[in-house]
Amino acid sequence: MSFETISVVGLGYIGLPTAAVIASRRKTVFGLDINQNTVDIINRGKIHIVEPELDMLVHAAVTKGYLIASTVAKESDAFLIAVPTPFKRNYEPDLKYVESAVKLIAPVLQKGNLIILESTSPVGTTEKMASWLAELRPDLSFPQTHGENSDIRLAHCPERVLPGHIVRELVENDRVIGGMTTKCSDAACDLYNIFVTGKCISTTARTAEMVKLAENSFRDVNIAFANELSVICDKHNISVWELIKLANRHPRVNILQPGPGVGGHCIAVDPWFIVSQSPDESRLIKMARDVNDDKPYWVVSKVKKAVNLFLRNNPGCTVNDIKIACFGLSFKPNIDDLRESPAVLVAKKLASSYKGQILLVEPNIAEFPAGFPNAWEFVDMYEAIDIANVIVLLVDHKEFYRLKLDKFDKRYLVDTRGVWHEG
Ligand code: SAJ
Repeated sequence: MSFETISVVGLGYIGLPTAAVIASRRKTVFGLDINQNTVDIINRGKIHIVEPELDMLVHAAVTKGYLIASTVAKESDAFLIAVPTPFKRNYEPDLKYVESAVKLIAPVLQKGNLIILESTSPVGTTEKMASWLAELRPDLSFPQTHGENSDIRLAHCPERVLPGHIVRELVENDRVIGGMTTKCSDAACDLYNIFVTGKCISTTARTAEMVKLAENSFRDVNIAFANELSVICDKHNISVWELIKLANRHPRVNILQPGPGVGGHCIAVDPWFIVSQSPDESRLIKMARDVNDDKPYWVVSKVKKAVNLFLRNNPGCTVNDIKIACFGLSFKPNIDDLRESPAVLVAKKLASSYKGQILLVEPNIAEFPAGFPNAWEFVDMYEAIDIANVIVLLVDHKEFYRLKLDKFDKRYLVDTRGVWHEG
């Protein structure tokens, strides 16, 4: 199949880079988003998110006329849906954005169109999407009723790119293509072959949905193992960093790194899709979520112990004078993304427990986004070391490795990432 016009629904961290990469291959791309402000920014050739190389790519695509953002759907050869799939309060998947995307494109669908769901989704979502579409467009036929002869082709092709490396990984990573029929998979492979240099591997829609959930759950379970080890090692006064380094010398052992918890909008979310669909069978996956979600609270308790020790050793200082420095707030190193960050949770808990100063160091951000306490402001990292009584390192940003903590009393340091550990 050939594709000249492609609509990308949802211009966020996945949709916008995907739209821009396809546009860079000289295809006309309609970028659709419900947010008028996002659409206006993109149509000026600018971007509303931080991701290396994306600004240049979007600017070029827009100025050459290949990428046009809009809130209104237009007829296209293919539609690619990349909207958020968060969970609800009870950890059940929330498919309202997928449903809105379906409603947006349904009126402009034509015989021969391909629709791809890229959003991470619980098993069965592609089929659900197909049944919503069939209800909205009874004049068209869909794979669930017409198999290979359907007017519309549908596939799930999960995005798997790593924030910070999205533009490269979009092109280089292999793609799992889960068509509702073989013809659906073949059409989707043709679309991805426009810009992907990795392999496009076909499977069923349900398998593709589960592959993505399995990948992120695998990482979550392995991080939980590292986090649990860190708590056990702390109890035995063993350096978990040295322990992991030594254990990983075994040819078949590869333990990940502990931290203050798991953040971001993928690894901490996607395992819940498995748990909510198979609660009795997913004991390990659920336990890993709990272990990782508990870790920020354990870090707070470690900081409190350090504060108490400081106060015992410095009788002139009261708890209301205590100054705690938090090094790093983003959800992982060398990015500016604060969403679902365990570091932010730790900082907030400390700020609510101590009236003294909480010194926040975050080299990747100049100003706090909306929603943070008004009083919060950033402090230079050298100043923080000079002033702080207790330091908690929460993110292993590259800048922190260069810092020397020679003069700081290590008894009052909680290093959740092992940046300043010895040996
Ligand atoms: N983390 C640790 N220890 C580690 C590795 C990570 O504590 O050894 C923490 C990070 O600090 C962070 C969280 O885990 O808080 C998640 O970070 P990450 O780098 O593991 O993953 P994400 O969320 O940025 O991206 C993941 C990726 N999935 C996998 O690596 C299996 C990416 O490929 C997916 O496309 C992305 O989720 C997604 O969109 O689903």
